Amino acid sequence: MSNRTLAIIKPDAVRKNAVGQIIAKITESGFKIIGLKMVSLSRASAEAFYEVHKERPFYPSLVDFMTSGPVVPIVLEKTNAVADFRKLIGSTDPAEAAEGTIRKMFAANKAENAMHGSDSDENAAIEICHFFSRSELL
Ligand code: FUP
Repeated sequence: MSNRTLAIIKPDAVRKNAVGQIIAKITESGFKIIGLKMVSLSRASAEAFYEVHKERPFYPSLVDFMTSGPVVPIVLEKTNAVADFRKLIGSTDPAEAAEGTIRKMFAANKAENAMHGSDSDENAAIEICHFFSRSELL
């Protein structure tokens, strides 16, 4: 059980001006914000972040999408953060996401799905380091 996870508000949700609504939903769900910024990912940075999906057919379009506009990475703290945040964002495909989840509310489809959440404690630690230095975190 971990207490930190890395969230990213993806370019589609930033374009929809949904950043404020999404952050409100996250904090209302009991997560504390430990770090937050808005950045435009370079291609190299997006490729490295999604390295695990390098061999998947959707990898080039995923990198295109994640570099199509600014993103908002956020470090969140809560007991059982990784699992609880995955529950809050819902299934990868918004058509399969539960009512009230962030992807159900804000995502258009499986590719442009509004929000990222780390899938394990180990990946959360790696992903937090991808975006934040120690001095940028509470
Ligand atoms: P998730 O853990 O729910 O973010 O989903 P995955 O790790 O399986 O996929 C990571 C990202 O790849 C998704 F958020 C969006 C993208 N993706 C696609 O574009 N097409 C797919 O068929 C599956 C994933």
